Amino acid sequence: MRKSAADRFRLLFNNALVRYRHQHHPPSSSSFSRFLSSTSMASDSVFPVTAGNINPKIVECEYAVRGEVVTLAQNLQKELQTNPGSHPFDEILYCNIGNPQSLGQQPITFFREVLALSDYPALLDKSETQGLFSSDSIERAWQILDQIPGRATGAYSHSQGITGLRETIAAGIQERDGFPCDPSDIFLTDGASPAVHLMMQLLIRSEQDGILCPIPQYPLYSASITLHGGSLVPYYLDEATGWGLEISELKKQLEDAKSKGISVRALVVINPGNPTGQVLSEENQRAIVEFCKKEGLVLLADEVYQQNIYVPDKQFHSFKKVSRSMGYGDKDITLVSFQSISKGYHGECGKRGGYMEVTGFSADVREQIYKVASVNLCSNISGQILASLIMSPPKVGDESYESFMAEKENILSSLARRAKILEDGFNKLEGVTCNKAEGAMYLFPQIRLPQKAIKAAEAANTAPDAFYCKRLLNATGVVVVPGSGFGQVPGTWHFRCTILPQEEKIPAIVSRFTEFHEKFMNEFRD
Ligand code: DCS
Repeated sequence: MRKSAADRFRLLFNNALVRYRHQHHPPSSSSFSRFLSSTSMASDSVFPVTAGNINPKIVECEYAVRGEVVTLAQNLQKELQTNPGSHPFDEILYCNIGNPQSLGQQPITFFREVLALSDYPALLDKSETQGLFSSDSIERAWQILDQIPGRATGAYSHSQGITGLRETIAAGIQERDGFPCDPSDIFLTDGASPAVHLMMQLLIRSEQDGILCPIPQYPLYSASITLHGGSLVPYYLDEATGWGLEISELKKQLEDAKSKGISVRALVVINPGNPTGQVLSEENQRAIVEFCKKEGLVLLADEVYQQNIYVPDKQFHSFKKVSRSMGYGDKDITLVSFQSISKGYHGECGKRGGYMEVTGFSADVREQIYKVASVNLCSNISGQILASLIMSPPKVGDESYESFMAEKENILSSLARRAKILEDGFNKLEGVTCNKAEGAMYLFPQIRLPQKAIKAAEAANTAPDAFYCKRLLNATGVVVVPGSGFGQVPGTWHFRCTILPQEEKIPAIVSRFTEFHEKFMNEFRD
């Protein structure tokens, strides 16, 4: 809903306050007023552009994964560097973001070999290359270079991405699902994030347009809906049933939104879930497809964690496969599936690659999507190459097949072990319950905070879960994200912890957490 000028000012003021707290220890009212007048909050700012006159949607949008707690952690890290021993820990353990290679995960050899060779084709003519690179990497690099017009990896490509790479991706999707995939349905993007923005931009005309979004959700969704000026229509996942997605809840929230004059355009489903880690059953997915078909909603299927499944009784099914197996084609359901090279066992976050598979739109809307994609010219070519590789990894009989499988299995089995140790550790803490991470890269435990802690948080002008996370950071160096950044049932408190720190560091995280939690509960016991 539109915010009044007073609300906007309050928001700006609070943001300035948060920034001030990061920069000033100890706080004082005189330094705060000096700080305020030095910021663009001031109406007499020397800058023509102030936080008060920029697009208010930018001021309103929030992204907790790199929010306040992380900024505090970065400050602590600087302090540890300049003044070792200044805190009760000697390193910051970042459990806030799904960024595996930043924590030491090694890239998959085959992917990087192909990337190196296709990025620097001169290597292919050198005799040493034969001994250094596997034969299938060399073969794949040739194949990719032959698909790129003029073999020019430094040239803009087709706005949807290189045709040959889209053909490889479509073949991979077809193999995964057992149903056809048309390469012209693939739009290669710089990660899944720009694809999500593009869809929000396409669907949202005004704040009267709503997008059904899970709560808890990955804040890209709330942020992009805010930025594009729409309304987030929340549907709550049921924590008691392992973050179950109930159709009755979808119906209830849809009706509620309609009664407020909101025209709901799309349903976002994140499967496996972030931050919740649940993997949907095929039966549940069928009911979701049926719901979207009946209500005429675009199904925005975030499937970036499709390779991250840790429990033997759960399997990933794409919504494309589920809808096609129900006999529904292009004319029955409008479906967009997002995939990314950042996640899975490869975790190539910094290479920025991904795609969306777009089905069930009319030709004229497709043209508009193409036009918007072409305004950005194209996504980066390394990301495009990697997107083709993750959808078409080495096969039985290829020289790298065995080493590739070993690298992949090592990463996935270690992630499963890390998830279990952290889950068990959290469940042992007083007042904490933690659902299993069936998939994705996170745990999202609920903490029942004592009233006294909630009061102390209020006094500090902080959400209780953020209060807990900041205390945890200051005592242990462990960085987790408050549940309020993802949304949660009002009155409940959570935090999100990734399962990504290297395996040997996990026991230390559990013990630091346990020690902190006991002290915290003792301090604030009612
Ligand atoms: N969708 C989901 C569900 C995600 O978790 C992420 C990233 C994205 C899309 C976008 O990723 P890319 O743009 O890199 O493809 N996950 C964020 C997170 O929760 N931690 O790290 C990043």
